[in-house]
Amino acid sequence: MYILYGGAFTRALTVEMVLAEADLPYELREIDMVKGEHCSEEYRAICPTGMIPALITPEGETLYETPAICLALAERHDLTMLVPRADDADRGRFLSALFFVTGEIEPVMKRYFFPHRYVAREEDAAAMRQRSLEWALDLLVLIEEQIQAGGPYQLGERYSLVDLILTYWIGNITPAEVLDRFPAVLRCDELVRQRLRLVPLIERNEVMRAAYAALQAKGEGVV
Ligand SMILES: N[C@@H](CCC(=O)N[C@@H](CS)C(=O)NCC(=O)O)C(=O)O
Repeated sequence: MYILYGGAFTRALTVEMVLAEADLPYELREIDMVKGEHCSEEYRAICPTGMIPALITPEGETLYETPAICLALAERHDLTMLVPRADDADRGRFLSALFFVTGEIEPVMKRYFFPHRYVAREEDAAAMRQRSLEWALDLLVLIEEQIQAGGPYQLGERYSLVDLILTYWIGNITPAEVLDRFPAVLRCDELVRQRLRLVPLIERNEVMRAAYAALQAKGEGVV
């Protein structure tokens, strides 16, 4: 059985969504980032990056980096519904969309989550968060245009892993109203959220996100 090291409101949700779509059983082991458990020696011994998620395969291998875990699962279990095969006409477009969201949007979102890490003076953190939000929305324009040109998914009529990843990221953007100018992205997100196997995971994540937002409002959170 797979073992997933995950935690509230983390990218582990994306891996859980892939496992759910594939109906693969797994054990979830929660790592509490607010308590700093991801920095502990015990967790580092499991996942050398000290980041979440990490997936232990039934053979005992540790996988990390969310897109790598998702691709590895797709390849191991032939999940062509989520990841077009190498000889599939959609493969190139899929890879471009995957690298765009993980290589361009993700680093900006990291600045949005942890702005204090990217500024020399604490008082600049709020401006960094605001700038990162604007930057992320600028990047989202490209996805909006692509879906508008042929949707409802990023690969046209074909649902895929990149839609799951997009749903994870845009769910982190607040206030949600800033996404109103992205109707095609929101429609794609809604279709993902309606997928029966994903509903419980997405609902659970929203509860956790709300709890984390309340913590942040008190000036607490991941350092
Ligand atoms: N590129 C990594 C990033 C992983 C990552 O940053 N995970 C967050 C949780 S969603 C984390 O562990 N953050 C802890 C930290 O940055 O201190 C991936 O895609 O898995």
